[in-house]
Amino acid sequence: MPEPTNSEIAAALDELGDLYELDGAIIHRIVAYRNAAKAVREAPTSVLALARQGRAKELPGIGATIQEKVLALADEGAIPAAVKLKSKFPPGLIEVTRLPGLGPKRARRLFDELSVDSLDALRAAAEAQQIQNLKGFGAKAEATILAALDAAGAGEERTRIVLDRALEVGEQLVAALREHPAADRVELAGSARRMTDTVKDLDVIVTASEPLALAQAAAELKLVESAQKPGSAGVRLRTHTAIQVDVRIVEPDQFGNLLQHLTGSKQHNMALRDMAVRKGLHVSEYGVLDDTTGETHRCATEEEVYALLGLAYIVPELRENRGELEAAANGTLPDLIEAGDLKGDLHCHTTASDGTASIEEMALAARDAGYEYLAITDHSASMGFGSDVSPDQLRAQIERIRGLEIDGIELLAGSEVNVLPDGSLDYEDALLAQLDWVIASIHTSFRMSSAQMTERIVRAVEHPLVDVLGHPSGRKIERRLPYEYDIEAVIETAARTSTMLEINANPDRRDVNDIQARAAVAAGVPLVISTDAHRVGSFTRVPRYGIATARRAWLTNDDVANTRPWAELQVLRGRVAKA
Ligand code: DGT
Ligand code: CA
Ligand code: CA
Ligand code: ZN
Repeated sequence: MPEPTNSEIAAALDELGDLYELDGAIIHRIVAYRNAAKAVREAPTSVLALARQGRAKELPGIGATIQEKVLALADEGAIPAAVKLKSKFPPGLIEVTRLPGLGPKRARRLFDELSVDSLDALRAAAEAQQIQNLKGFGAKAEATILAALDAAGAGEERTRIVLDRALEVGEQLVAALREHPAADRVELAGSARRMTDTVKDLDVIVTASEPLALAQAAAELKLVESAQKPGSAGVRLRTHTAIQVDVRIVEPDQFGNLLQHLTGSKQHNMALRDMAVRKGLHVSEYGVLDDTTGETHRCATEEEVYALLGLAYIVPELRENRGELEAAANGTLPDLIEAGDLKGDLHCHTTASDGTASIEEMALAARDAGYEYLAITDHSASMGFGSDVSPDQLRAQIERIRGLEIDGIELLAGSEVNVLPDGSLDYEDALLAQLDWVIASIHTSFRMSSAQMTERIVRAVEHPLVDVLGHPSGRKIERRLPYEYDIEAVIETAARTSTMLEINANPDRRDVNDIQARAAVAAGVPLVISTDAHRVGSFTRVPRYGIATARRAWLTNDDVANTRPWAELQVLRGRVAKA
């Protein structure tokens, strides 16, 4: 067997966790393997190479036992514990555990109670309507299983990579290539440069004094798991984090053409090409051809490409064919918000709920990241984290925050209040009225009809003490779809009640998304870009993703409430007007 890659090791550890769960092992053991799998999947360098040096233990969640299992996987082709467990169950049952929405625990119950030992047996049981009568399953679960079986049969869609994971590797790769003596210009292109929510792969454009030497060096970087044959035009790589990277090497005088072409989007390029044709020009990755003279203009910069077409430079985040070409022609491109324009953060958690740091630690971290004010917004009473903030605890927390003096940052007392299924909030109004800042968020009961969910959200937005609706759609990118609701009705209500909408900057959320944020601003609703920080590192790592969503939504500083000092921001909120 060839040496296992990080993805293969992670899959083996995940499988071992599943097998232990099928076997009814204690939860700690199961979680340990899942955590280890995650650490391996995210490791930037070869975990097997680390294990061979006895250093895989340095990764979070990996100890001597798991390191041994990694070595066994490489040397014996399998983890002995997994082989032993597998022999206890029918092979088809493992596949059943992997069906989206099932998992080992439910698969085990289907096996014990209905003798489901394969995907075929599962389909037969579902079609015979045997599953809906099982306790804890029901008719909806049965329909979900059938849908999942159909989707799996239709050839599962490959998941895309969430932007922060891709950029972490992509930016390291770009930095490493820039250090190479043969490298001149090195830039990310493609969807990562446009800062989309997810990417399929990374595209890197390079100019080099010795192209072949640079391609070879790229193939040998520590981040690289495998590479196709390097050539003077570039090389295709796969990183240890299982991301494909296309490195393209180009002549300096065509750098602008290729960078523009490979930054995309495809829709932007197609519209650009149409616009050019009307001017007698032909745009390609090699240059801009003038049909009348037959001359091809090669462009060292993207600015030249756009200028040849009579356009102002368009930043990558706007290149989605959403009106940017017309605006660039008319000189009406927006003056977009930029990194560093946020003056305060209005959503963070501490150890009072599910955060990992104290109020003081969060405040200092926010200050050091350049913020002037910070609202502490722990989860409200009914969140169900076990350490949620009861009304009395919130009263005490408000007192503490009012009593704290921290140099260089103003602290605000807030809460992320749960919106209950009927749209009411889980603190009394008298308590909410004592807070400087109230976020209303949905964290439970996602499965409602669109009409019910809309009514629930609208009621929360209409509440006179709510300042902002937190992560309005509830999506987790690539993991959980947004719940169904009518965003237009929510925007209309927010406009009417002077309530703001959050752009939750967490790269797994980016919620509201770019299109919704643009619609909100068009309706006169201010946005708030928030970190939703649960740890101190978030204040430096997370804001860029919220800024990126805002830029993709064409937002200027005026559209984003927390670009203002706290005193000015308050004028924007509807509390006074609404109450
Ligand atoms: P993704 O799917 O996250 O990798 O998204 P992109 O935009 O990075 O797409 P990718 O890597 O397939 O291609 C990079 C760029 O190359 C794309 O943004 C625009 C350009 N491109 C690719 N295919 C076409 C095409 O068929 N027509 C045009 N005009 N441009 C294309
Ligand atoms: Ca790409
Ligand atoms: Ca590509
Ligand atoms: Zn939340």
